[in-house]
Amino acid sequence: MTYENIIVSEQGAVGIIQFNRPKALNALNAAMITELNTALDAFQMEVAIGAIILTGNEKAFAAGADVREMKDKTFAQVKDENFLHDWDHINTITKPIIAAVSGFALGGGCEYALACDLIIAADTAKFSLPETSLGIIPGAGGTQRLVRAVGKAKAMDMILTGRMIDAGEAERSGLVSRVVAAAQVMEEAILVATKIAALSRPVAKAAKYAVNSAAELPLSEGLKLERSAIHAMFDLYDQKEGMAAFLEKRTAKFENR
Ligand code: DAK
Repeated sequence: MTYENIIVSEQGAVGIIQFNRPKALNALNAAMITELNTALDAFQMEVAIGAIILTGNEKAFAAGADVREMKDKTFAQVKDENFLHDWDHINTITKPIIAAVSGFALGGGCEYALACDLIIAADTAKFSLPETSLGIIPGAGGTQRLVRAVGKAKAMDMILTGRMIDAGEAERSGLVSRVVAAAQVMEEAILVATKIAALSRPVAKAAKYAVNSAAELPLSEGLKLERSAIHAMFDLYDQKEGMAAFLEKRTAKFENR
């Protein structure tokens, strides 16, 4: 498959998808999202891949949805087309996804980072949801995921004022997992992704599912889901192997079953 708006590569068991419209600061147009979804599906299906990194370039992870593409759309059009519905596709991927963010992660770019399972930010990263200044509100999960990540006070501040926060504030607020020097961001993301990819695949997927379910469920239901998930782990070869390896002081050889 050849791509025009993204660059796809693999490093060991890690699949890497890089947004690639540098002249438009990786503004996310329809063609790019179609390619992104194709690449995500390919990595989801590829047995050798255990984790995925989504990244941009030094200047921008992505500066949002492509404003040129949506500025003239009418209400009837966006309803009929279910405009940008395919932005949800990333939520169907069960393998862990890491966002490696340098530079601008704005609007839909910030929302894509939020849709990933964890964010590793360069010290140059800047996050904002400036949609209200364009006459819309965040539409790819921003109003829901940001408040869950950073709480109402900061989410309201960011969404109603469009204020851009830097990597340090994003880390203090719980939006990003780690901040590293810009030159190290991919190296760090690959290290983390490689570590995740070395886990038993069903275990990594169950952990991702259970943690993400915390945002959807009341605590009692979430605890029940966690309980059934951990009980199911005892049916895995990899649970036997992981515990045996620990007791025998050796590295586990997981078989993803
Ligand atoms: N769309 C289109 N083009 C963009 C763009 C964007 N979001 N961001 C940047 N560009 C283009 C600029 O137009 C410019 O193109 P030329 O004029 O050179 O042709 C080029 O990238 C370089 O940008 P600048 O000249 O502006 O560069 P600066 O360094 O001066 O400024 C900046 C960088 C990031 C501060 C600035 O470009 C900026 O403010 N960009 C716009 C940020 C923004 O407002 N983003 C939010 C877009 S709205 C939905 C799902 C999602 C969404 C909506 C619905 N549904 C599921 C229904 C999402 C909406 C959004 O993201």
